[in-house]
Amino acid sequence: MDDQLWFNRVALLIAVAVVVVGGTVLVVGEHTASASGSAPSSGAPATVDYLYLTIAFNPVNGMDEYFPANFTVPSNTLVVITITNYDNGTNLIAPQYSQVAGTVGGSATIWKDGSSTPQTYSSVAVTDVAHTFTINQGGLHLNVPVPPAGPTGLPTTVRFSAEFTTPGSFTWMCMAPCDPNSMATPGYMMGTLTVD
Ligand SMILES: [Cu+2]
Repeated sequence: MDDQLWFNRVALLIAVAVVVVGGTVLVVGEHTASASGSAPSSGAPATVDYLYLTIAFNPVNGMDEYFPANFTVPSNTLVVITITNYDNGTNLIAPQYSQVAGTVGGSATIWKDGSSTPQTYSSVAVTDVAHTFTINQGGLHLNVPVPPAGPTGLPTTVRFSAEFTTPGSFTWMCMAPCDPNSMATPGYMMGTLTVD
């Protein structure tokens, strides 16, 4: 491990520590805000909830991990999900997982490698994926490919909106072959989305 890599690893551990410490703040907000302050012209005011996830490495064992991996969102509410990815590795995926599916508009927004310029995407190259956020269960079909962080570790952030109409527990998984242990261990590259 050269100096640059070592620096990146230390920076990453700090980032993870911040996320873990701040987790209670970042985990699904209980707040339900009126969208942009103005009520729609008809029907009830739209409500929006926010979920923030981070992909990084477990500070103890180094395994690829989503922080948090288990979370709850409200039903029948627009949920804006933001995933910040610090993993700059790529993992070749099957073509169907390179497509964004099940999100509002069938697309997601990406800020690549720490960029401040957002771009909209509906698919990526199968070679440009670090992890995915995928649910194929109980009538839910959600798939968002998450491209890698930049070569020096600047994170790549993706954001998408989804609405969950059926209360229950759903297993999400990463479908990129990132780390066999992580992929087989609940709490790392799989977890539970609870809709209440
Ligand atoms: Cu993964």
